[in-house]
Amino acid sequence: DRECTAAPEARFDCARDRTLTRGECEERGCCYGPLSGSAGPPWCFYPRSYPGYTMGPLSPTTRGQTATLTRKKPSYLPKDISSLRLEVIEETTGCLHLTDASSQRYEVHLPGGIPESSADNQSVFYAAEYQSDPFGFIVRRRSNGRVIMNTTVAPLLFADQYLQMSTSLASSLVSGLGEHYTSILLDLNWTSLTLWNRDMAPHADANLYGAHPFYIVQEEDGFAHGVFLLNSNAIEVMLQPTPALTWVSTGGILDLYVFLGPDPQSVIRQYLHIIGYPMMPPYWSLGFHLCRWGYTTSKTTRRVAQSMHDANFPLDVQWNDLDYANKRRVFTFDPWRFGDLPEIVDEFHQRGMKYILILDPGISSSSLPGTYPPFDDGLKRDVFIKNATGHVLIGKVWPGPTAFPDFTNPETRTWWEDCIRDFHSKVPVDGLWIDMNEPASFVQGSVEGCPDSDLENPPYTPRVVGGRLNSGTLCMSAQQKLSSHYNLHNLYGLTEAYATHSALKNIRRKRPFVLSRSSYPSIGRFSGVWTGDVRSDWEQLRFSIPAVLQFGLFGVPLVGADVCGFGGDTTEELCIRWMQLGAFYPFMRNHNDKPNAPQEPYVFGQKAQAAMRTALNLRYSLLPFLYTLFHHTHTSADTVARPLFIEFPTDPNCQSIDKQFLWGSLLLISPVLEEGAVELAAYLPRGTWYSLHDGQPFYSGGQYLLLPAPLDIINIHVREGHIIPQQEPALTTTASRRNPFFLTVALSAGGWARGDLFWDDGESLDTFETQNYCYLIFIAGQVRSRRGIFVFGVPSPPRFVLANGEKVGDFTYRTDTKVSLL
Ligand code: MIG
Repeated sequence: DRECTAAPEARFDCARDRTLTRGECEERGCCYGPLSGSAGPPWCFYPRSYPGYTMGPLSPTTRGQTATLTRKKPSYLPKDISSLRLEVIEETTGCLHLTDASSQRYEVHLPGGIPESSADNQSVFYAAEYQSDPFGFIVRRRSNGRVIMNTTVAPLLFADQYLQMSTSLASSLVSGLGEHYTSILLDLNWTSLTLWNRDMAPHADANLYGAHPFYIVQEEDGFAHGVFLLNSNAIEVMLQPTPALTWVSTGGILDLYVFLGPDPQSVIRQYLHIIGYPMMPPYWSLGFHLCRWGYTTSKTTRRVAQSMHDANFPLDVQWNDLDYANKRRVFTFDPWRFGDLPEIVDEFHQRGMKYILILDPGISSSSLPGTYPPFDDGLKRDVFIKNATGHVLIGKVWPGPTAFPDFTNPETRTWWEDCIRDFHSKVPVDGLWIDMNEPASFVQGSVEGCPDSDLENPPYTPRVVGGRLNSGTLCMSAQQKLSSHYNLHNLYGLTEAYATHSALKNIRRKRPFVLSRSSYPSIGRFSGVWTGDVRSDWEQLRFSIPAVLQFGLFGVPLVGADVCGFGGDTTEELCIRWMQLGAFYPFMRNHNDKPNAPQEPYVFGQKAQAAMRTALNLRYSLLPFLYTLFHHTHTSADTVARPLFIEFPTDPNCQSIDKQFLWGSLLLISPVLEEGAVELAAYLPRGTWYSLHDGQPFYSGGQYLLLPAPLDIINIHVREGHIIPQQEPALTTTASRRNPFFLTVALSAGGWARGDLFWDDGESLDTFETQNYCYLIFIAGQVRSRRGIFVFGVPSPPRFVLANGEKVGDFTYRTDTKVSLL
């Protein structure tokens, strides 16, 4: 009948919770239409009209409007909720809050409170309309009437453990919804994406370490909008080609934020206004980091750093993995293999280097009582997650049986700080690497398994690796201070990052550095993130770019993949290309797994070493610029590693580019991502771009250019009209920060350029907030530096050059590249 005529690609699944026979489907009042093949459109789908909630009258509140939604007949889901309270907040961001009208449900509380920053007033951008029966809403962009969301396309479902809302999408250009192994644009061909934090080496179709229920849509004509579902339960998002999207969450409430941009960068800023702007990282953390699992003694660790130094490779931070710990127990160090760890760290410090080690959350529970204070004190202070019967839940991680700190408990955070303070008094680490914080466990749920309950076996389990929510982690019925682990699982890494950040801040009184594997919105305020256990192969090299760019969209600008790959043996060529690309990850760390061939830069042949040295020196020379970009992300929520579509939203060629990216708005990075390649097709948006290496200009009409890409260089282009603050590289940032500055000036066709530099001591807390910094703006033609200025794009030999009104006697000009050196 005409109720069931939806085209296959426009069907919305009426049987997402389980597979239904025709009879069962029709019993639900849905349409049944078998198709060939098992993937793709659903067979059981909602008819054109399907009973749902009815909306009562809207009444004004202080912040917006409210209404009650009721349904007479319960849905097909267990524990259906018949009466909902809708609250709409319209002042700044469009926010729609839908919860049970009669009883309190779990809601996400982001840690630390979000500091007030001035929001764009978005109410001018959108208009909302409501359909009252069945309830649905439509959000339109006011300026052009475009539909941004339309939830009337399928029924709203709201049961205790199953919340579902569908919407049409304004275009097929959707990014976000991490953490997954994907291109920057998501595949809308019946893709299901699960957001459930999991210790899982990146591969397609898997839920990975972090959960970011946020997407951004490019609207084809340069406009963009974003949507954030503030919900920490297991979420599955179904994308279909109409285009449309369905959110399913296993709990919590529907707390939905809409960001109207109208440009992509404003969407990100509006999102970060809700979840918090990123922290300012210490300057040294932008240097090169070296790590591996398998630096088995302090001697080895010292030798590695020494070899780096001897071979003239910049290295700011030496790391140790679990090897340092005594029986793999955190807050201890192996007395035999790492007995002189405190001295080694002092040595590093004397050389102007830093030191970081790994800290897993699992606390060994099987040491003799009285021999391992972190566990004994933790028990006393009641800081661990409990199982359903109220006993400390024991899982299994590297040290064997372990208890898991509950970081939602303030007492746990104090205990954690005490543990870190005590350890730091012996081993003065400069930052902490928090791994395994999904949290990961080697047994399902706990060593005793999990009780049979609705939390362990919800009516619907999103598609997760392992098939169950407690696969590779704790029992869902485990109890934390704020709620069940079922509700809080996706927040574990975030709450640990928050606790670790504040502990380091209190202990060191300097800007904290934390690197986390698991993530959730707002983690960028406290921590950087790395993309986990990537394999040493070309495909993973290539996908590291969208991975890094997506974290930028999620408000985590300090991000990188393990350079040269973590799993498997790298090759020399791959490692060269990875070092070149990695030199442009905002966070650059070479890290390797235990059994693999070594991949420290100095282990390779001389030619490879030279290429890697060039890449590292290039990065170091650009650190003042990179640091300034971090200042802008910290204060204005700009992106650091930026997808081209954010900078060039009206250029359709940029919509899907994720083999190249930008630093800020002006440095275009075009790495080689293929084995054996000696040239590269790079897209240059319209305008003049100068090769950073030799100043050679390219006048692009918005086109792909074939560029030479020999093994010893990475193609970097500077956008016309910009000035880059730089500094001579050195083996550490401690040394490079004392080197002369210089500027690279890329003139626009009109002969102008501008740039800026944020500069402070690189490590004090809140330098911007306390006005303890310098901020310089450069305008081409009015600058002078001690060392030299490269001016790209000078059309003909200058007759004379003025600096601050005085003639500069000493300048050169090259007619081939049109570069002038002052
Ligand atoms: O189960 O600490 O992603 O970077 O080297 C493996 C050992 C535990 C996983 C991390 C990886 C780290 C490794 N860890």
